[in-house]
Amino acid sequence: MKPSVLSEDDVEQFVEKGFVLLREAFPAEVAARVREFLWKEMGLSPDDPSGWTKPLIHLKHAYEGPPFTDSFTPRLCGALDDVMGPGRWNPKTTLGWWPVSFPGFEHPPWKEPETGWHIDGIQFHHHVNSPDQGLLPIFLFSDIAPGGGGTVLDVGSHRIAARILHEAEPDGLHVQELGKRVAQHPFQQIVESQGRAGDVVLIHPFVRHARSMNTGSSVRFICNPCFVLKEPMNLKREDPAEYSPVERAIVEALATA
Ligand SMILES: O=C(O)CCC(=O)C(=O)O
Repeated sequence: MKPSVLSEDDVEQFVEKGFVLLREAFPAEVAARVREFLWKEMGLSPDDPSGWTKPLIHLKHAYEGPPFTDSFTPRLCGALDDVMGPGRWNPKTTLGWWPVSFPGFEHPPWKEPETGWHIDGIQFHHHVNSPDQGLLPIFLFSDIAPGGGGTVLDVGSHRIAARILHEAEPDGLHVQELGKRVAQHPFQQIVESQGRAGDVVLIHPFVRHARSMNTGSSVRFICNPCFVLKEPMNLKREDPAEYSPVERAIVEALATA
C-alpha cells in the first residue's frame, strides 16, 4: 500500500511508534475561525484572562459544517487513507469533542501526568480487530509548545495493547479492563504531542495516552475525534501488501510477542 501524503518513513514511524505528526493538515486560518467560534461558545474572550477561571472547559459537542468541516482537507483525508487504508474509513460530517485547557493553573516545571492514562473507546466492547475506532487523530487548533498541555502518548504501547487484546479473544475486553491490563506494563516512552495550529497527530487507536498540565502561556485547543472503519480490521490478509499501517502495527506486534 503506497502512501499518497505521508512518506514511507512516516508510515514506518506510525507502525513502530504508534504515531506520526502531519504538518499543515489544514490551514491555520481554519483553526483561527474554529477558535473564534469556540471562544463565543464558552462565553469567554481570548483578550480577557480574568474570565479564565477553570483549568479545563470540555465542550462535549460535535459541530457540523464550516469552519469545522474545512479541516477535512484533501491532504488530511489522503493521510487518513495512508494509515487506515483508502476507502476503508467513514468520512465525518462533524467535529468534536473539545477539551480546552487554560494556562495559569499549573506552574512549571511540566511533569508527566500520573493519572488519566487511558485507551479510547468507552462506546464499544474492544476486540483486537474492532472497527469502532480506526484511528485516534489529535487535531491541533492552537500552537502547542513543550509544556503547553499537549496530549501525552506512551509511544509503543499500541503493541502491548494489541497483544492483550489478542490474548483476550474471542471474548474481547471492556475498555476499563483493557486499560487495567495495559497499566500493568511499564511506560514505554512518554512523548508530548506538539505542533502548530493546523497540524494533526495521527495516533494508532491502541496507544495509551493522557491529558497533560498546561504550564505554558496560551490556551490549548484540540479535538480528538473517533474515526470508524467500514469493516473490522483484517489481520489475516492473503496479500500482506494490503494491510493498512494500523493493521500492520497490530500484526507485527503479535508476530514479535
Ligand atoms: O485533552 C487531552 O489532551 C486528551 C483528551 C483525551 O485523551 C480524551 O478525551 O480521550
